[in-house]
Amino acid sequence: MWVGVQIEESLPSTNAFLADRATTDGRSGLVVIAEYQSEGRGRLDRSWVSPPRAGLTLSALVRPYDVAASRWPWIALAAGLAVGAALRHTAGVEAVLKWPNDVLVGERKVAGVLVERVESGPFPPAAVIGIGLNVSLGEEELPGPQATSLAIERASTTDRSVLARSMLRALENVLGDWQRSGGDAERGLLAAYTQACSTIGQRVRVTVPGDREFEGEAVAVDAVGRLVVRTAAGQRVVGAGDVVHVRSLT
Ligand code: BT5
Repeated sequence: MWVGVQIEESLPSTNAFLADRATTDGRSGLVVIAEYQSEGRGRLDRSWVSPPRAGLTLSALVRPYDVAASRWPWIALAAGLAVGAALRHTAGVEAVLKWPNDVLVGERKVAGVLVERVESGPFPPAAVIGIGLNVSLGEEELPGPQATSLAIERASTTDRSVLARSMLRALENVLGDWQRSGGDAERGLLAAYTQACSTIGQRVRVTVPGDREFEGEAVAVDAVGRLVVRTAAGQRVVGAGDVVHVRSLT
């Protein structure tokens, strides 16, 4: 699936780099890793910050042209699932997912995922999958107490090459299966995601676009990757938004 891994000393953003590259190189499977990002991007115009060489900031470009665009939101959830699996297998860290795709240890964020769809000129549309993973950052290097790193969590490895290979292998497995199923998450991905997602079963506060907020119990993820929340006023389905785990109900 991957056609080569390019390593750069410094980039504004690995996602921006591949989004740009997508218009001149029609291949699927490009991967870039930056030792440092000066303008790392999060979702909704937020940023991802990490000191040089202390984390893994990686983007991978795929062109799943045989999967309907309506199913592409699953790419982001699949990527979170792959990162969590790689951390469990390779670093021995019990990582779970906060919907949609934050990777947590306990309640602290160790990795974030940003997937962007790119209309790439003469070529089929692409999805750029960006992953930021905190590897060797100490407490004082983290952006806040809600974040953590593999070193803090006493991972069995903090070797970034080993971790990068493991994440790419996991991504290839999860995305490959999803693509072979025609993007139908109900043929495996939804069940695997549900199992790894610690949001389900929790009391959550959800902020949806427009800064509106509500609370309820997260009960499921549906076939198109949306979070289903039971509230006092009935069931709500969230396609895009931010979730805070208020407290575990179990
Ligand atoms: C994300 O956004 O978590 C997606 C982050 C994706 C970063 C990768 S790095 C490679 C690729 N190239 C890019 O330019 N981006 C991708 P979001 O859910 O919006 O979370 C952003 C929020 O996480 C920020 O507002 C901070 O509160 C927090 N944050 C920033 N840096 C962090 C870090 N190193 N560890 C934990 N939390 C962080």
